[in-house]
Amino acid sequence: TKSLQETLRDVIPEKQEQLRKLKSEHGQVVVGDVKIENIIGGMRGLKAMLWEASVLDANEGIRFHGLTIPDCQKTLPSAPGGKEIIAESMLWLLLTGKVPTVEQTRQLSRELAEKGELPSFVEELVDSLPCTLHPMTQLGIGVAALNRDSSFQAAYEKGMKKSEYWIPTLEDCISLIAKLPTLAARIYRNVYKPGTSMPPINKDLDLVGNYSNLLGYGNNHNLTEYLRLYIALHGDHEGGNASAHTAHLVGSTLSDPYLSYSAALFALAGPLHGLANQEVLRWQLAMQAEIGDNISHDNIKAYLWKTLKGGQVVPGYGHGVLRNPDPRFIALQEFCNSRPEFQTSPIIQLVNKTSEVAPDVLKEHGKTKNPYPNVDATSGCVLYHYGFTEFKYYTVIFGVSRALGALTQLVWARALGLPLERPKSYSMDALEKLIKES
Ligand code: AMX
Repeated sequence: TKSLQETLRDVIPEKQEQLRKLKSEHGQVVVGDVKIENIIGGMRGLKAMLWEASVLDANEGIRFHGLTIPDCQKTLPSAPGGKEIIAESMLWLLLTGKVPTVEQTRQLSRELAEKGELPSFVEELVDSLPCTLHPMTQLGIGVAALNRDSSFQAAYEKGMKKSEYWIPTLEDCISLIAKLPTLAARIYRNVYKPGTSMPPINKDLDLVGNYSNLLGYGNNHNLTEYLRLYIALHGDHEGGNASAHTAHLVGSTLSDPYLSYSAALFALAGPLHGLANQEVLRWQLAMQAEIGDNISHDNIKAYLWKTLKGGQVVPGYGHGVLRNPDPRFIALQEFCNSRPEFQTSPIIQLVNKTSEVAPDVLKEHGKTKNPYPNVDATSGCVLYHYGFTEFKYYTVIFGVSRALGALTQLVWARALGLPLERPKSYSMDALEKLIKES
């Protein structure tokens, strides 16, 4: 059975050759043009990044190395006793483009469990942070501090060859993915369950099984399965989203994976990005408080208009690329629909009813290019249903997940020798000069 590292070593030469050909034979092919609206519009729609792990189609949604979410649910191994995709099988797919065997997945679970302990100075650092500091800030600080032990940085200082950059990068990425749940769970306990102690990492459990255990939810099988699905599905969403792009940008300076991913986490912490799942829950609870038990389409509609007229966005709706309901939202809804406990869950019923009316209201409002729900419309609300109610923590779980894709691509950026990212910027005066000259 080939390990993850051996499998990757096999696929790298093929990809390097593919890139060489693209560069030397097709380097001058035009794939789009740049308009002033792109420059002032957050680069929306510009095809300007290389990203191997996944491609997002505006209508169909995400494909991981060509596989849709239902394809992944069918083919990727799950945990023993579970049904949902696990982080290890998604990581393997994202990194190598191959579907791992059950044995390979188990081997990777063991490797991650063995590398999961935090250095004691990081434990002390995180324990010293005030519990009033947002959990995402704490996570970013902890991840950045882990760079003390970066293999990449140590090898770079010794003068490693460029062709070998990917090897210590991979080591760092695996080590960080292994440690993220331990770090994230420690933050959860410090902030919300002070004085409780974490169990040791179980070497026979998968990454998310351990995460759930460390958080204190290990005996809730349904919640653990939900966390597995959530973490696998949030793993990657092509390269241009703010967190993935930040990891890529910072990594392109040859900052090590810990620093690169720490920066990515701070991008994820924004309310238009990862913080949206926290915001959705806050918003749905406020709606619930206002309309009470009498949930009707009309009541929800009125609340939606109140939000919009108050100049706020409807959290969980809209997307920078997608133009249809997010298939990740659909997968999470199916998770709920397949379990009887959700049929009587007030919060999930409210989420479902909201998704029935919000698209028409947003269409009538007429601003958003995509009036449909994104994954955040339900992701945090399911956690709330399970009694995991500390919603300021929700983006941390997203942060544990997004590492799968963002870090995978750092390995590829090094294996393919991608250069420093450095787009050209213009001032408004310079743009006007350009217009006059054209
Ligand atoms: N409610 C109200 N107005 C919305 C809206 C929503 N859900 N989504 C977009 N709009 C508005 C925008 O604010 C913008 O208004 P403006 O012209 O006054 O500035 C206009 O519609 C056009 O925006 P867009 O091109 O459709 O969206 P975008 O690519 O600029 O932004 C996103 C995308 C996700 C930031 C936006 O849809 C939004 O703010 N959604 C709510 C927050 C959210 O759910 N974020 C999570 C996204 C997924 C993720 O990263 N986790």
